Amino acid sequence: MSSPLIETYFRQDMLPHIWCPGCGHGVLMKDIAQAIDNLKLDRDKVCIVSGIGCSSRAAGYMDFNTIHTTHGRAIAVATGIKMARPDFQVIVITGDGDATAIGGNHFIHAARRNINMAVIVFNNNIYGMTGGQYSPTTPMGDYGTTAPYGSIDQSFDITDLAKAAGATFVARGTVFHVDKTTRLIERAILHRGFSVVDCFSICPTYYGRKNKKGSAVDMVRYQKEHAVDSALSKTMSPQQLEGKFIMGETHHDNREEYTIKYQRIIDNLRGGKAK
Ligand SMILES: Cc1ncc(C[n+]2csc(CCOP(=O)(O)OP(=O)(O)O)c2C)c(N)n1
Ligand code: SF4
Repeated sequence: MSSPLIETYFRQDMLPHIWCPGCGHGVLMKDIAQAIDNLKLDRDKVCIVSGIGCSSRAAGYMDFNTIHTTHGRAIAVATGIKMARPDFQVIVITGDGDATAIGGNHFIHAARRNINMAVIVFNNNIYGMTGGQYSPTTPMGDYGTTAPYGSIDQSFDITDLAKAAGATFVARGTVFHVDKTTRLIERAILHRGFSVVDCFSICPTYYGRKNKKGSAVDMVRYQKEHAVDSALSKTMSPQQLEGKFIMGETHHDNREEYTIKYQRIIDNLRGGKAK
């Protein structure tokens, strides 16, 4: 199948992709390409950085400046790129494991600094690439290859984690809500600060199978039926929100961005003003 978006933004020689039938990651990758297209970004000024995992393979398929780094280090590498080239639009593609387990420290410190990058988390509640180990977003009680009796760990809500650590734009999208998620990614890219879009993906091969979630279609239908828009959620009682999840923008703040502050120090030193 061909489409202008695929021909324009994807490396034809890297396709077909490695993802399983029904995997949600391809939908989210397309949402990012669509957001870049809608914003008419100069592709030579876009840098896509990923870690390691099924999700992180997306960077290899996308025809921009891209770097596929090591597990958990996408945000660290992205920080270096943004510091060296503040004029670049840096977009990080990462998994829930990559971003919040091995890469958790980089995630919280980049948020604390409020460095300008858009972090798009492909959150499928499990380690897909390595065979279904439980991750920091596996719901308590759910199964993974390393949680054969059900996880007893409290899971992270990535939107809450990002806000608490200092991120200044935080949102949640899903594989089902294609247009809404694309618009959230656009806003994350435009925001001048550390932006996180926690995108609920699906891994029918491991998370779905181990937790009897049905087919890929069933898993996407679950997203459709359980998502509540963040604005609407504010009018709902805890009882009405029971079993639902919130999507859309969940936090927005205009705290000053890190590379701007850093440049001010450089400018002051050049002008002889700094001590
Ligand atoms: C330092 C290091 N530790 C462990 C691994 C093995 N490893 C590769 S991908 C991965 C988990 C990926 O899970 P996630 O980030 O959630 O992405 P998904 O595959 O689910 O999209 C792990 C543990 C590695 N490559 N490098
Ligand atoms: S293992 Fe899961 S996350 Fe990885 S490609 Fe297959 S469905 Fe997608």
